[in-house]
Amino acid sequence: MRFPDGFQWGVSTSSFQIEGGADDDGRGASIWDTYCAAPGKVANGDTGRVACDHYHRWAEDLDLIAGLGARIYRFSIMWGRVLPEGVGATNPKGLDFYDRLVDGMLERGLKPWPCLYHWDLPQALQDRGGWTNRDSAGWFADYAALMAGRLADRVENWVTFNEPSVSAWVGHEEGRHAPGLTDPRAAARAAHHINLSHGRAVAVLRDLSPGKGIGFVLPVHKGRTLPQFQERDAHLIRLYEDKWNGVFLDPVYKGRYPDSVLDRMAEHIRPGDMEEINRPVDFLGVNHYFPTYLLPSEEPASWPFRFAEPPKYMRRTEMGWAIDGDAFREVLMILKDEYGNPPVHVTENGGAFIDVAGPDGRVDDQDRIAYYRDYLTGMGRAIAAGADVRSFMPWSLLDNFEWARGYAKRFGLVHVDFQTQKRTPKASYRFMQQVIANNALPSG
Ligand code: IFM
Repeated sequence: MRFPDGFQWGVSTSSFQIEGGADDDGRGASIWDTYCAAPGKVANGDTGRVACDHYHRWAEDLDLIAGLGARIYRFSIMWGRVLPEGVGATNPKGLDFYDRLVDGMLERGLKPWPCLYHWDLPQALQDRGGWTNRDSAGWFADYAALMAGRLADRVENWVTFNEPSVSAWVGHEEGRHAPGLTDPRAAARAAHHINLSHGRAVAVLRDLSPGKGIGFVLPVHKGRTLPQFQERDAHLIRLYEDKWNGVFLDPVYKGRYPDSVLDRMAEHIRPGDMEEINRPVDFLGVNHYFPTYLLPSEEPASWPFRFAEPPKYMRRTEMGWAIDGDAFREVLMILKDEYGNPPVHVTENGGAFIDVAGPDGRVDDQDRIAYYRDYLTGMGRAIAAGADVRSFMPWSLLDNFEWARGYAKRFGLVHVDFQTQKRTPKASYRFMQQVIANNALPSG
């Protein structure tokens, strides 16, 4: 399978998951520092204080990206590193770090795609209500202006938010991520304010960073039924997709929330909000990993569906996620058919597997290679059917801090020994090198 001429290849990471340097140069605390410090929240009591020590080893990591042949680097900026209190006084050393990083990318021929928010809200802002506070839209717009003032001359594309759905629903309703709330009403409020913050930032970036692309990144989901699912429950698939996809896609692309969720969102909307959110963007970043199997909720619950185990016959990653490259194809086709075929960049895709290093230290991660074959095939089919997909960025460059699962779940193309910080490219890194060099899937 060949990919279209001009198709681009990149790689993605995020600040809290790799940077470490928690005590360096005046970095402020984030909600994930707080969440990690709370007993029992993160596996093994892991934290992001050192992570991959990328704050000090960034040059080596950029060399690994360049060595892969990737040309786009989507990374994220830790808000509290540049604004320790989230607003007000800036941290010059934090800003200098991102300056160096971006210059390092340009020196290696990499196109910088900074993401302004990959879940590490400054704790000082959480203390003021975080995303449930409507003022968050103003805080975020000011932060976007700061970063545009600093980096606009060198970035290629801006990403406002990574996976706002996870921040809102997992962080505020399920409580499995920082800030760890379990309040459905607060979650809907946070979702709306994140959307509003996105819209405000689009306006700021258009103004201060003319000619640069602007988009946001969503994990676009596909709901699936199980044999025990009744015909009368079919609408739950739509509701699930409206909650996870529509709440974030529809305001941007259609100027409204899906009807099925309007009763939950309406109380948070003020006049003019939907127009602000509805500002045109240049691309959609799509993260995709697995199809979601659903069953009706058994007990009274905030939503009438619940997550179910995938069928036994499905292969799964170490996260327990079903492997299904065809669900990826379906997701890309939904964007084509229901959202006007926007330019899509696949900003994350990959799998966690048990990576055992051989005696020579090499990691022969054939499971991950098989995963990428399956998903790249699904993507290729969608492109052949007309989906406007322009790039692919594996998740992730490095094994890293996998949020509440700590360091046990490894997604990297590059193995990281968290004791020594030694980086060792895995077999999947070599595989991806070949894919990128040939702009095609090698025959397998
Ligand atoms: O590690 C995360 C990333 O931060 C956001 N998308 C999903 C990845 C794997 O869980």
